[in-house]
Amino acid sequence: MKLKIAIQKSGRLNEDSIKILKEAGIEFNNGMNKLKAEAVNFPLEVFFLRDDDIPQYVEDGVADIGIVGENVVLEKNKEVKIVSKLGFGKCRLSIAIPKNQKYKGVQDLEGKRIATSYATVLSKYLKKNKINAEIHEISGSVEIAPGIGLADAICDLVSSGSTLFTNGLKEAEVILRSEAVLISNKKLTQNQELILEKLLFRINAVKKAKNNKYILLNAPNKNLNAICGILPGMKSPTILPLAEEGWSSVHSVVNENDFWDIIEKLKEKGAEGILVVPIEKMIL
Ligand code: PRT
Ligand code: ZN
Repeated sequence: MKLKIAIQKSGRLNEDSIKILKEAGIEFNNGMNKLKAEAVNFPLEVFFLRDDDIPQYVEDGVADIGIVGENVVLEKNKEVKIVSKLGFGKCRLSIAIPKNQKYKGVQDLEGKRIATSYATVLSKYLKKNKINAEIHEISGSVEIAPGIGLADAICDLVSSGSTLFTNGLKEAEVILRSEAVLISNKKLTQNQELILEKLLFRINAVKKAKNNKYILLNAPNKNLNAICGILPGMKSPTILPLAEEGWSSVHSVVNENDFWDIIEKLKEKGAEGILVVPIEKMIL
């Protein structure tokens, strides 16, 4: 009994999708660039597909689970369950207009012609905002549409913004923030659910580890209490005496978001020799 996972065959999500499985300790026998690969140490079979097809395959149960951009899941509108966000492939779906055009708000889109490959998501957005605009659906090179007179505005994915910039466009509205997500078929068997749980447990351990750092530092004993107050740790910090009288070594785990704040406070309290190391897996 194996769980079948669909991932993107080539493109922006391909490498990170393979990486997250490998970081979860899953190894594959045959090359990862064919149609299909089998895990040797986990009941998982990988199918390589175009991202647009993944929601349909997962709805139909041809694949049990899949990794795909949330933008694609919402656009395809298939009966699948979003199980977990994966933290990569981050982008936003935005409406953009020619850069020298005035824009005061969404009402300025009234009566406009908007080119997009995201007709479903865009039309929901326009409806919600009570805007009547014409949606012109095209499948690629959306960003050139205003320049060739095909549309007044576009609705497309943006990450750095450089594509908009080089095409003389500016972002007017962000209508969706997206990242890669793990989706699953809605009717998994109990056995399949069990494998999915195991996979999720591993993925979460990897995700958590990425958001945290292991920190080691030397602290003067007189400030140990204050320093331990700054460092929460998984349970509490580990404290080991140093050979040098009056000093201890303190070990703990800190969250990436609070990291610089914590370092500053530690230094104020006399911490020295601060080492910060990445964590590979984190199981709480
Ligand atoms: O062949 P297949 O159909 O599988 O791939 P694809 O060409 O449809 O998709 P691909 O590989 O381009 O993107 C896969 C997924 O990556 C998307 O569905 C998003 O979830 C995610 N993603 C993240 C992006 C971007 N960032 C992104 N910047 N997808 C596309 N872009 C494009 C965007 O369409 C625009 O053309 O990049 C351009 C904008 O980038 P910036 O950096 O110039 O703003
Ligand atoms: Zn695609």
